[in-house]
Amino acid sequence: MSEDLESRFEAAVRSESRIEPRDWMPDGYRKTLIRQIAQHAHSEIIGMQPEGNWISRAPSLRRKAVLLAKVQDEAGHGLYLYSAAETLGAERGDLTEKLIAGRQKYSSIFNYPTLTFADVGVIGWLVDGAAICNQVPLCRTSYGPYARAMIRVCKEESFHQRQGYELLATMMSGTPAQREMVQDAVNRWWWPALMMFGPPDSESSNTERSMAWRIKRNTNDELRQKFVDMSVPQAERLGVTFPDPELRWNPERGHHDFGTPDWDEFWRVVQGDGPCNAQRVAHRRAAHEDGAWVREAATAHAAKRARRAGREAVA
Ligand code: FAQ
Repeated sequence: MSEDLESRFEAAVRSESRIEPRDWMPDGYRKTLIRQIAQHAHSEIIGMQPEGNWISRAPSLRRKAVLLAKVQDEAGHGLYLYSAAETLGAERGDLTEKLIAGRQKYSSIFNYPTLTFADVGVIGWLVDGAAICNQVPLCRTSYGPYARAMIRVCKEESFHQRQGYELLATMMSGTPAQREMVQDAVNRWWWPALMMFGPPDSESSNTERSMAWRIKRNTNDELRQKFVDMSVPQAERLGVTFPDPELRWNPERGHHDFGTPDWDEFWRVVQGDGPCNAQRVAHRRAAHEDGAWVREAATAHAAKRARRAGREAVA
C-alpha cells in the first residue's frame, strides 16, 4: 500500500502535476517544504525591518507612500507563506516561536544595516531582484499552495524592483553626493545579495533532494549566475559599478565570470553573528509580545462566534 502511494507521488512529481495538501506525501518532502516555506515567510517578515527603518525619514510624501506600500506587501507575502506552511500541518504560532528562539532561519540579507536612503533603492533593485530570480522558478514548484502563493508574490516583487531602480535612477541624475551615496550602497549590498542564493552547490546540503522532488527548480549557483548576468547591464545603464575586480563577460561561457563571495562571512551571518541579527530578532520578539492582546482578543471573538453558531444550530 505505502509503495503504491509512494510511486503515485513520484509519478505526479515527474509529470509536473501539483501535490495538494490532502495528497499523500513522504515525510521528508513535507519537512523540507515546511523548512523552506517557514524560512521564506520569516524572511518576508524580518525583511520589513531594514526598509521600515526609513519610513519616517523618507525624503518626500511620494517616496514615503511607495515605501509604505512596499513594506506592507512584504507583510502580505509573509502571511500567504505562513498559510501555505499551515496546509502542511505546521502552526503559525509555533513557527514564530521557533524564529524568535533562533531555531529557524531567515535570509542572511536582512542582517545588514540600512545606512542611507540609497539603501532603500538598492534593496528594491538588488534584493528584490535576487528574490525574483529565485522565486520565479518557484511558481513551478511541485507543491500547489506554495506555487500559487509565488505567482502573486512575484508580481509584487517586480513592482518592488522597479521602484528601487527608479529611485536610484533619480538619485543618479542628482548631485555628486547623491551619486556617491548610491555607489556606496551598491558596494555594501552586492556581495550579501549574491549570498541570498545560498551556499555554493558543492556545500548545499538540500539542493539535490529538493530538486529531485521539484521543490527547487534550479541550483543555487545557477540562479546566482543568472542574477549576475541580469544585473550587469542594469548597473551599466544606471552608471554604477559592482565591487568585484573579477567581474567580466566570458564569451566562451556566454556568462559573466565573477569573484567568490566571502562564504565564511555568510555562515557567520546564518549562524546568528551578522551585524544586525540580535537587533532583528529582538525587534520581532518585542512585536510578537506587544501583539499578544490582539491574538487573545481575536481568538476570544472567534470562540464566541463558534459558541453562538453552535447554539443556533441546536435551536
Ligand atoms: N540565508 O542546502 P541549502 C525576499 C541555509 S525573500 C540564511 O542550499 P536550501 C523578499 C539553508 O536554510 C528572501 N540561510 O538550502 C524581500 C540550509 O540550512 P538548513 C528569502 C540560508 O533551502 C525582499 C543551509 O543554509 N527567500 O528577499 C541561506 O536548499 C526585500 C544550506 O543551504 C527564500 O527563502 C540564506 N541566504 O536553499 C523581503 C526563497 N541560504 O535549513 C523584504 C525560498 C541557505 O538545512 C525586502 N528559499 N541557507 O538548516 C529557497 O529558495 C532556498 O531555501 C534557498 C536555500 C535558495 C534560500
